[in-house]
Amino acid sequence: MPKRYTITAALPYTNGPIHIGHLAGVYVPADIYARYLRLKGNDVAFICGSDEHGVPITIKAKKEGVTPQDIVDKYHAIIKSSFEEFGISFDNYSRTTSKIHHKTASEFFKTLYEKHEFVEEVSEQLYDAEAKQFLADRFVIGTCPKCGYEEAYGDQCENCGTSHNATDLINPKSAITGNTPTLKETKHWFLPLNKYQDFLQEWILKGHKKDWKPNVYGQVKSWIDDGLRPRAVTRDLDWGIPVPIEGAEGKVLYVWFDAPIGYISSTKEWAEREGKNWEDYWKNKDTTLIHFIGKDNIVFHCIIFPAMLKAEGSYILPENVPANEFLNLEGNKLSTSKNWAVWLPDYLKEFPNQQDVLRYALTANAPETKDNDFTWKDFQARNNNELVAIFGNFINRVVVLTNKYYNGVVPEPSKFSETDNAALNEMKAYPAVISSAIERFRFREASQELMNLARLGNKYLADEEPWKTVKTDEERTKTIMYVALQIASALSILSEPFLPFTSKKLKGILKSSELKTELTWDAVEANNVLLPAHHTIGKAELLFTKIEDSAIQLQLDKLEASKKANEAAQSTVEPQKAQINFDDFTKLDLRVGTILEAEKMPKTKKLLVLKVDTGIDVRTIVSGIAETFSAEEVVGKQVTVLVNLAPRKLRGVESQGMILMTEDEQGKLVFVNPDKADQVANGLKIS
Ligand code: B3M
Ligand code: ZN
Repeated sequence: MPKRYTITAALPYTNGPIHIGHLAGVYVPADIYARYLRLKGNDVAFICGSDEHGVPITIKAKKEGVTPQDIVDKYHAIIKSSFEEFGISFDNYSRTTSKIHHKTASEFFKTLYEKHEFVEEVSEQLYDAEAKQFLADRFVIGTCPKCGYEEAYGDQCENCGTSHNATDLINPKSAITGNTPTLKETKHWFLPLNKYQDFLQEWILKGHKKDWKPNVYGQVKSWIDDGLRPRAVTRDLDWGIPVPIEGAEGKVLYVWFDAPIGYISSTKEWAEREGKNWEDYWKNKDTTLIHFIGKDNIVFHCIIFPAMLKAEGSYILPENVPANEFLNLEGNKLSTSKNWAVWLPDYLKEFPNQQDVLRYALTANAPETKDNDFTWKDFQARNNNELVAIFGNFINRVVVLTNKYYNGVVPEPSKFSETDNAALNEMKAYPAVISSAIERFRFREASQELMNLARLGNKYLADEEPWKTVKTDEERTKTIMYVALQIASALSILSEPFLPFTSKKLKGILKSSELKTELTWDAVEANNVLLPAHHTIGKAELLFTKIEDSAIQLQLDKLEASKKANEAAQSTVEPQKAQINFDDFTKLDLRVGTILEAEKMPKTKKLLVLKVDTGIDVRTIVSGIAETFSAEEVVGKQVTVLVNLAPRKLRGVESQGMILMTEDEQGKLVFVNPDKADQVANGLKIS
């Protein structure tokens, strides 16, 4: 009996592209599950969208000198197209800056406000006097009060997943200025999670949530056992959804209050477009709600959002939250800031039309119960040893031989041997085997069962050797090829959730769309025939191609370069010096100058004696650049000169100033000078 499902996938922050960790952790498992449910004839709303509020966006905008809207517009488009290119089959992909979301989230807040579900409280919050800004979420970093991790954010610790208030952080530091925050009074509205302690205890710990993944259940249990506390759901920020009540001017909804409501607004947007009733997917007790997320989002999806839904009172609650652990890359944590990632747009440039290879490699190695490591060698092995050598090889032989022996027409079988019946019965068992794994969110296991079906076909052909029997036993050969074609057709159906592009291509080769009966998931077991005799299939096309060592080496070299750049950046990044104030800075007199003459300082390795035109005068400056530059090559260079540095004698020569230099990743000195092709006037002030 078909059922109704609402499947949500975590809304990605639009502060950067999507990488393989996002796919492995959330989007490929969610897509496998949604595609499978559809193939089983269920009514599925597969929902996602961009998470466009929150501090990460404003930090990125500040860094790039653009507005937060510029950032979200840029990355919303990049992320949306990446999902489409990788066949993540959302029924709707919305965005939280949309009008429908602002309206939905505002109404949700007002409903809770009017039900007096919030606690209004003026409290002291962390404040950065220099930046003139309250410090919430990622604007503040400190030691996690639960696990001691020293880079916990104001709202959450990525290390242990816990969620806390910024004032809980130990030794907090402003992420804007590095200052130690002061405390300043401000009003916020708190969701009293403690009020839902019993409900959550009952719903999760006593309820049937034992079938939740141990990593999820364990985290939730520890928070509930620790005792839940009120959490502020508003912020003193200028980017976000304005708090829709009197007396909240200048405040916005906390991003983790508004973002989960994004699932609801995205469903509304979809339902309006499709002429459906969105409440069927969020308020109907017969609907099953599943949240696909990464482990750092467990507290928000298992504690905070359910408490919000419970407080509002008319919504269903999630049936399961199958959070994955994290994926690492070549032994190191994936990191956007260190460019230690495989970005989806880059992958497609280097492995065009090979989305399914990545989907399969990430599924076969998914971090379902513990953090796992993606290696390019494993990626190559999954492709060459499984997709090419087993799945692709089987299909290719079946199609080539059917075209060669029967001109593409499915032959009429004669008597099935015991082996034939065994192979067909084993094939018919696979839908249930794969279903069972998928329905328990064990997608690694499910993908290997699919590969076992391909192994069955491969082994059947290798054992029955139609290329030999064709010389002696025409009827036997027809039966062998008929059986092999049924297995190939079963693969085209059961592979769809995992390998959607391959499944489509294979159905095209088998011309499945010309069949009278639609090949559904259940047909593999239920039907006696998938590809009937006399049906004509198409010509052979390779489903997968071997990935050469050179292509893998290229990727490893790219990562090596990232590692070197990070090491260089790490090694020279000295901690910030003691704070100076603006008056200190104005004492420095920096000018543009030009080197007129240069000569090596006798008996030294490092020193050049320079004659520099500073625009004020021509003066002697001794500079320790001789190991990087010859005297000849610096003459005529425009440089930045600190002209009011007290003169000092170096090896008997009086140096009257300092030329500003820095170092590149190789430790070579580079001039810090005006970024202009042609020369600017000497003496120009730099401030
Ligand atoms: N934007 C994803 C993250 O924490 C977060 C998910 C929201 S789902 C409502 O990276
Ligand atoms: Zn922690």
